[in-house]
Amino acid sequence: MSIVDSALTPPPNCEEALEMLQSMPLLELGKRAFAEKQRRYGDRITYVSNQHVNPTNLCVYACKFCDYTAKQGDDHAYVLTEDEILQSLNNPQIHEAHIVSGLWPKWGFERSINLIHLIRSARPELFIKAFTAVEVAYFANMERCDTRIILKAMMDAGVDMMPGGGAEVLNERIHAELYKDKIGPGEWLRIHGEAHALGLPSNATLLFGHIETDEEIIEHLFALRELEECSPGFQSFIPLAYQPGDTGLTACLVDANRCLKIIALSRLVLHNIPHIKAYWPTLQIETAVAALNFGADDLDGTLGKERIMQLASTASPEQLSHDLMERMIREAGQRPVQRDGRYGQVNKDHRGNVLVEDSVC
Ligand code: V47
Ligand code: SF4
Repeated sequence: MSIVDSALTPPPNCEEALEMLQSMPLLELGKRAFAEKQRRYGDRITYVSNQHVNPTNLCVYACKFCDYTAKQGDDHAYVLTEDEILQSLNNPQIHEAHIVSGLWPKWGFERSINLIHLIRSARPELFIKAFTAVEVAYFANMERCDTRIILKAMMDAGVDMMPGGGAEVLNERIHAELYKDKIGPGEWLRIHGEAHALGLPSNATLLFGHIETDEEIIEHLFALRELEECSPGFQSFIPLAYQPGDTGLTACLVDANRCLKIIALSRLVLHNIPHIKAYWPTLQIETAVAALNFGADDLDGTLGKERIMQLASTASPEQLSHDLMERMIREAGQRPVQRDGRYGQVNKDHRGNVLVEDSVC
């Protein structure tokens, strides 16, 4: 019997999930989600030593929620070179690279694939998580080819996984209102399904705390659950709490309670997606620690230099040390395990000490 089949209680249907989000007391929801996380992973909470790489913030699109993007000539516009990127990945303690860029012709398909080749030859063992479905669609459009050709080229170059960005809220109303220029729900889901069918795993995000309704959050979660049923390959779900920055887009109330409810609900609804991340740059550190008792099993990573949330003026730091991440996990009464990109335990800690193998439930 698999971990999913033997869940404590059957996963909720749409109506039950909406009821849980709107009416179930937070602590009751959290207790159920934490019990499910404990059943799967015991007191183990993972984190990864990773480095975010965002080649440029120049972007041909202008999503209304985005405070990261820049236009040419803006003070905060930047474009990284290959050398700068390779330099940032030089540290052998980094186990995972997370590469996502603005959509910009000078960082087009050929150059982006070549970047993966360069990283792969400099760091053969590094886990490379790169290019969202939005970038895949942009490359396919520029190259006038099928998105599966792009996905195959990414895999051949050495990409190990697709990150979960660009999903925003998988709902046509929100697509039309906030991010109409780029791909919408149908295409995002199709591209992730194609990646899974080709053997490329991926993640999924949810951007919450802006104009979405509770019903639209539920629609998003069930679209992911359904895709995973038909075309499995999601590894992790990452709820991102919206940071309004200077966009002028009014955020609805995203206090700690709301964040914890979304984390807990995700654990219970997404019974077929193994990992739920407490992504500290948007949850903020205190709420991320609490989320480890509300169903999350992974704290994502040290991040190196994260730019997307920094440019949206998040109060979180741009990186965390291993020691601090481990302290956060212990603070939550849980046991830290440093992982690699595939969620396996790394065999040496960041000081080079050989680690005893951890048993995964
Ligand atoms: O798609 C943009 C979101 C995403 C803001 O796969 C914002 O492991 C909050 O996808 N406030 C990119 N969120 C980040 C992302 C991600 C992050 C961590 C782990 C993984 C993974 C993926 O960030 C975008 C968008 O939904 N975003 N602006 C903002 N102001
Ligand atoms: Fe460009 Fe992505 Fe920002 Fe949209 S969210 S404007 S696609 S960088």
